[in-house]
Amino acid sequence: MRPRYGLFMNAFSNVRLIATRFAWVRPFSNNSRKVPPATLEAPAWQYGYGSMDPSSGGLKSFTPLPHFTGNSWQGGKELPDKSIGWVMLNAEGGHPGNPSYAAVRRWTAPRDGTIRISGKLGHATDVGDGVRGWIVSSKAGKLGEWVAKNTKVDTATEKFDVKRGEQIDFIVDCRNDENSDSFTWAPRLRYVGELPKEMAGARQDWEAKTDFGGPGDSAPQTLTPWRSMRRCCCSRTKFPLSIDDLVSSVGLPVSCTLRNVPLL
Ligand SMILES: [Ca+2]
Repeated sequence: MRPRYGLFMNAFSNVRLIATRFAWVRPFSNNSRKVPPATLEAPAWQYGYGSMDPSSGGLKSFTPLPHFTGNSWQGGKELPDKSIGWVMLNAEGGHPGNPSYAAVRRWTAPRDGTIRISGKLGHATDVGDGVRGWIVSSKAGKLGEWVAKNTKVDTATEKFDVKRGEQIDFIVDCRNDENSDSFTWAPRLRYVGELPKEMAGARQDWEAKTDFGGPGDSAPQTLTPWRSMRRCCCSRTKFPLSIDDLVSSVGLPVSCTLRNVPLL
């Protein structure tokens, strides 16, 4: 019986340790039954539209494209869409709308580090005035600007530092005329330099073409306090607790666990 008693006491002390580290756990101890607020962790890729602000060299706004056809993100089932026109994105490129509806492929850095971007912006007809592309960082501002008309232009960058959560936008607008503005641009982003030992095996490459996907692939993940707690349990204590152990220990109602735990 003594070993089991020891395990029980170990588990109990772990729960107490965790409870002291998370202020939001305290209400459960008082039976207030409040669900801790969730925080959002952005997905690596998002697909949207917006208009450029010439004064700042960045976007005035970013709006996710609402409809996925199976091959492309766009305004609705029909193209052009009644509201936002021709703007759409697919695995290899896309099409901008009128000057107010640039196509925006957004990548969000999952961690601090140094990255390098490679890729080519292509436009394959002499009709119209071609397209214009930018790479814009939410932290560092404009990283590059190019025009492509019936050609391909190299859009590689020098390596630069990014912070976790920093957004890198790949923006294409129509210049003045949206006629015949289909473009190709599937950039690749790669962390450079060696990873620290504790991050061995972490992903280093993101490719717009192979990463492209629909709603299930690009929906934001919700980083709940339970997820943080699970990380804490599995990495900081000698006796890993299951989430079920913790839920039962702090007395959460089942409805709360169903709403949060599947997102772990
Ligand atoms: Ca054009």
